[in-house]
Amino acid sequence: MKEFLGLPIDAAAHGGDIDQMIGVVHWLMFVLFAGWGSFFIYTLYRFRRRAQSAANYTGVRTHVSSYLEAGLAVFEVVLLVGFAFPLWSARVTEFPPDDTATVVRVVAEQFIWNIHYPGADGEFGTTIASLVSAENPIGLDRTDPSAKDDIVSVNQMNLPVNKPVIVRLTTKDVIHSFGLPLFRVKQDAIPGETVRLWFTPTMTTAEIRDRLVRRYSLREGVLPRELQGPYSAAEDYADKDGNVIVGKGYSFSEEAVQQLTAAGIFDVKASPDSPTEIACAQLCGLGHYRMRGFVTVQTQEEFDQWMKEQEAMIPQDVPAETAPQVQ
Ligand SMILES: [Cu+2]
Repeated sequence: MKEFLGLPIDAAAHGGDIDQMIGVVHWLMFVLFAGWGSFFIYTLYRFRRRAQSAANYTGVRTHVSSYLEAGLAVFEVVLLVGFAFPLWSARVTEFPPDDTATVVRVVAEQFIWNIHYPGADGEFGTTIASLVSAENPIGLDRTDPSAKDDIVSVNQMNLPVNKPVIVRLTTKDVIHSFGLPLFRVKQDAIPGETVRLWFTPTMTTAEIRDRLVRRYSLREGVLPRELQGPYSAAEDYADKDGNVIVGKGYSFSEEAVQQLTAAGIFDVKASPDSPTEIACAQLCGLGHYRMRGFVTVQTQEEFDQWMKEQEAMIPQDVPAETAPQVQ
């Protein structure tokens, strides 16, 4: 069913449940479609003019259809109140504790995703609207002690694998929607509100890339259309003397294709560079199409390393005049 519906790789712990629900809904719709379709065709035949020339103004005399309808309504109420609401409420209210999770703030804006990490102290620094500038997109007040170690990145969210992620989502301007298709996450970002959501990534981006490796033919002597995008080689390609033409992780160029075919290599394996994206799923303005962020799921060690690199880049010695004026 999953392959049939063309669902992307499921890289989140709760993804299986979502996919199962999508499958069940499709089967149910198929049964309804087939059922009502056959009923429609049956009535066309049963009440065709030749079989029933005079219209019947009294219609059905039994109450069966009313009872059926009422029964169906009760059944649906039981489904909603008994199953759907409690399951959904558990999902959106029962969060893993903050200290067992990667907690991150996401501040959307036209047309960027600002990612805010609390740093080593685990506390988010204050943000103030008047401090917002090109260098300080979320208006973080660096004079606030809990802001000193905060990390802000633009369009790049790194996460450790197999650890719950709690996102506190908001937006600076209009409504956006935080969509992570491979992690089966989609949540609207509402101005003036912070919405919490959580998920657990179960695959690293590198593992996902490995799963997406496909073979591309260079027989035409030109760069295949897919490889003109952000795709890169899944292994090293070298000529007969061992000189690497395209290394693993590097992208292909027209020249490289010439060299590869000259070296007798007509098939290459490649995968997308960044299969895990943050896609804005709400039409939010003219630049909506380019409101794309990147998620990199890493091993805990890689993530810690990335954090260290980010910490080293925190702006030091905040000038006094950027401090907020207390009124
Ligand atoms: Cu948007």
